[in-house]
Amino acid sequence: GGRGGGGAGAMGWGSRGCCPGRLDLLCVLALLGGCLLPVCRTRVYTNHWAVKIAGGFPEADRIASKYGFINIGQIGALKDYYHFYHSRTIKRSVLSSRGTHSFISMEPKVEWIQQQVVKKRTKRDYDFSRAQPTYFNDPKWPSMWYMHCSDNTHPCQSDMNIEGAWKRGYTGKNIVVTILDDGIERTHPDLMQNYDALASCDVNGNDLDPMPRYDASNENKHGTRCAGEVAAAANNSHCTVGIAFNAKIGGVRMLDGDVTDMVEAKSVSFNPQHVHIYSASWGPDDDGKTVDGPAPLTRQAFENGVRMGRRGLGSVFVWASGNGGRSKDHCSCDGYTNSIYTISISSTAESGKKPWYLEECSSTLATTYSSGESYDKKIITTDLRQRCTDNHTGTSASAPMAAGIIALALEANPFLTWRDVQHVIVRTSRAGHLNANDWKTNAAGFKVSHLYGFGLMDAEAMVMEAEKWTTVPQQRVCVESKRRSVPMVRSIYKASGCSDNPNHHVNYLEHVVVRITITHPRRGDLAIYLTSPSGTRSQLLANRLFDHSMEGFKNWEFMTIHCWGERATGDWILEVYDTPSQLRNFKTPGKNSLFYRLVYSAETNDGMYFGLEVFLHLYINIILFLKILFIHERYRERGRDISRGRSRLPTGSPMWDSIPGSQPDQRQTLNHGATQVPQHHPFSCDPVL
Ligand SMILES: [Ca+2]
Ligand SMILES: [Ca+2]
Ligand SMILES: [Ca+2]
Ligand SMILES: [Ca+2]
Repeated sequence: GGRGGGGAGAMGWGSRGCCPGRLDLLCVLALLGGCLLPVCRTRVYTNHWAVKIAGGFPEADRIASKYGFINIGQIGALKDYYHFYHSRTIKRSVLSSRGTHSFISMEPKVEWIQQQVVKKRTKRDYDFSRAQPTYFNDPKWPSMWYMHCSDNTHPCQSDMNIEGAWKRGYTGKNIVVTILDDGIERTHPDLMQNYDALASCDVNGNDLDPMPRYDASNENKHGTRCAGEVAAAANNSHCTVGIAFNAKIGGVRMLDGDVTDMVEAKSVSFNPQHVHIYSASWGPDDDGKTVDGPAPLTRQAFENGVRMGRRGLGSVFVWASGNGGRSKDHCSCDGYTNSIYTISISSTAESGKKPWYLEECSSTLATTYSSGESYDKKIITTDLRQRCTDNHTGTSASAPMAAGIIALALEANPFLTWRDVQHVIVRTSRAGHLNANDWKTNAAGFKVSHLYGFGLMDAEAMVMEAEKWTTVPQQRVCVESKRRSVPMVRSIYKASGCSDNPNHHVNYLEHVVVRITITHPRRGDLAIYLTSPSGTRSQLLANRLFDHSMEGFKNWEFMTIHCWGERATGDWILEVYDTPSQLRNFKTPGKNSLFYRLVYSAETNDGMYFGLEVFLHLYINIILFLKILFIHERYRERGRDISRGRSRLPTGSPMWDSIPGSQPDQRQTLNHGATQVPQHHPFSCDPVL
């Protein structure tokens, strides 16, 4: 694992506090609260340094990176004085920082250096109104509206707070992201610095080099554009700045050829002990009539990824929710974005308005900025042929942005499991000014929408939450069985959350999956809703104008995240509406006879699922055949207390101190049962299945 080194090296010189024993905690609490108790009234060192270096920016940058600092830029108008940041040093310490980075003072070019101390009582929150805007010399930096929209040049109503995360020291260092797409131009001047061959391969060409195929129309520009959003080099006088500009970036070339189950499986399982985050901005046709998802190999690859990837912490899959808005597509019909294993990302325009391409559905987790109307600003990033573009659009642009933000959070806490990452996103994303008429607050207090999930991602809030996060308990799956008869397409299921079975008992929900089989003469006429015991109503399926299919749904898994954090126990209401459109080729049915039956199912999956199956025969002129399977997952009970600040941990908490490399065994305890980490040749596209 190449990821371990940096973290392990950081261990030695964190703060150990000023006072022995119990006073230690007191001090930490006092520091966190921003007030200093008399007993602790000593100097408080920050992880910021002022450094005087002759020789200009490049020299300052060189020295910064040599000693593990980030050069944030010149200090105001003071020539040769730079603001250096050291992310591996605790933010507030009563001891001045020691470690290899402190040897910077012996560097000949360093004329003067001073670790900054706290001079007055301040809140730990960063005051953005007074914060200096970040300076980068990249020519596109000034127009990157979605990165620094809190400053005067680009005022905006909701900020993804990316600079806020940077200022806390997180720039994606040691985090590996790969783009599953049509290749990556690894020779691009803004990508070559962070390019990672171990995170790259070419499934289409069956070689190791993911360079895109060039043609006159620049058809294969997509992957290169996505890559720059994540990890374009900062302050290199070229093009743009990536959200995680110190992360490693690779690409898996897999879209420029026949995409098969095997191609997809190879891609999502490529080098999972090295790659932390996979970003995919593709899926089945967004034509509003397709229902398609991962086939067996890819499904297996996803499951293996979350169980064994990242040494058992789980690969993080970020997925674009789809661009089928104009075709009235519904992302629940896309089995990739609909999967519980993928983090589905939607888009919002700068204005907060719904972009024309947006697809609604209940599995979307969160949102980042992207293009909107033609007059709205678009996304600026690296482009094919070593160029720059300010014309990247759609949810294609949003998923890599989310991948970049998640990279910052993983740097803040590399111990986050794949589910922790989702929890942190749920907790920190905000409705902000995002415009939707379906915002609702679920029973756990989270605002959620079918357009935007839990809202706009907030990088600074994510790194702060990640820093103090305690891993969620093992996932539990509960499926319940009931037998009753209900006279209409509105049916109620009583769920206990498997309270009588300790191995499956679900207290709080994460994802809820409903597996449905329907035979129907026109699939696009169906709409499906699920209401939780707490009263949160998710739309699992909306009518689709262009979906004339007579194939119905066969064991299709609809998923909602809208009940996140709610109790599982109680009455679940499932509603299936059939609204015959004029496109349907038969007469409106008359009075119907109805037969409805709920049957216990012995269907199992790894012995974990007990089945609730509902067979609904609805004889009108149509036959509706339904099979439903609820899957709940357990929610971390302690989480909410922590978020209220009752047990906040300082950055130098034991969790932070036990970062990768130091205690490899502990990692194994975090996963759910995987003890074997597969040996995988780093230079192979072959899947680990
Ligand atoms: Ca190649
Ligand atoms: Ca750049
Ligand atoms: Ca779609
Ligand atoms: Ca998903």
